Amino acid sequence: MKMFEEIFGHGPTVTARAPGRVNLLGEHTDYQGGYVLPTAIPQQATVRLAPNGTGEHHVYAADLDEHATFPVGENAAGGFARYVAGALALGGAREGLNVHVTSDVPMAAGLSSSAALEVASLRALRDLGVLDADDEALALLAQRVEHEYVGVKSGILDQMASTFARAGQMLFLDTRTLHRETLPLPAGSEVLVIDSGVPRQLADSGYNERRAQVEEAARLLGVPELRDVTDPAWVEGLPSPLRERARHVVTENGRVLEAVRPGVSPERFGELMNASHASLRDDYAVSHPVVDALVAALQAHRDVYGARMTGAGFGGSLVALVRAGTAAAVGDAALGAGDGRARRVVP
Ligand code: GAF
Repeated sequence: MKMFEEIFGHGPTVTARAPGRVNLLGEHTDYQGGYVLPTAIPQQATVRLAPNGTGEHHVYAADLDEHATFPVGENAAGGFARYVAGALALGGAREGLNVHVTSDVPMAAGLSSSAALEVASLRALRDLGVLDADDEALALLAQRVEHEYVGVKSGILDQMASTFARAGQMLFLDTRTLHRETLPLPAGSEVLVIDSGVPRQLADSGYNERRAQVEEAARLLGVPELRDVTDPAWVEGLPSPLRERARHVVTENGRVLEAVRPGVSPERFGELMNASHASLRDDYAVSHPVVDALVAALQAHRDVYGARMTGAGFGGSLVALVRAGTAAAVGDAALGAGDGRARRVVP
């Protein structure tokens, strides 16, 4: 892999990093004001940059060996550079920068490789003295990159997780108020993450469609957001498929709130994860047969408390809560249930 100096002939002024995330519970709730429970994964994006004295940004993605050059303030970038270009524009870069990007967060796997890149880019701008923003404002700016430069109407889960979550701990986030708490994992447990290897086909259009459906459900129920539905029975009068979509969001919020009760056992936490998967598969319809097969293999393992798909879905990754010390062996035992492309990401 080519380093900054090799590409640009001088060293970087700043280096900033941000991790990917895995969401333990609270899926597809964050664009309806709901609750989420992510943790950081060890993999991270690293952005190095330095002013180049020109009117153009030069961005180099070291892992892909790809260059992108575009005028300051213009949204002329495509591919990986959209995330960086958006961060540079919204982060207020007014002169040309040389930017070197590297990341070991698996791409298109539902582990927030894009949020990691957005947050790391904005942190680099902040370290350079270009951007004046606290961490919360930075996460919100990263979300705008996703909306305005990538075209996915995402919630705030990924950018807040990349900014605030720590590996080995859970970040309980209220996505309406942005109130957050750092919590320990259930006693005696650890996290296993597997990338199914299934490319996330139609993920963006499917995501935006789900979002529109639950917005319509909230409108029909006369609430600002499904977060405001306090009795799951309310959704049963909705027409299908809005009923199923809303049922998922409402019951998922309930699962997160139960999971963060003090002293929840890993067994109960695992049951909530299993129920979350069934809800995402049957009511929200965002799982995939290969992911379902991997989840079933994990759920059948004696050292697994619970397992589910994670992230937006349509392929992508799975997360399991397992007995401490067993994650690598459990993961390796389950990989064969996929279609040959699955691999362990954590540990
Ligand atoms: C994607 C989005 F970017 C998040 O905001 C969230 O909605 C998630 O899908 C599903 O929980 O990662």
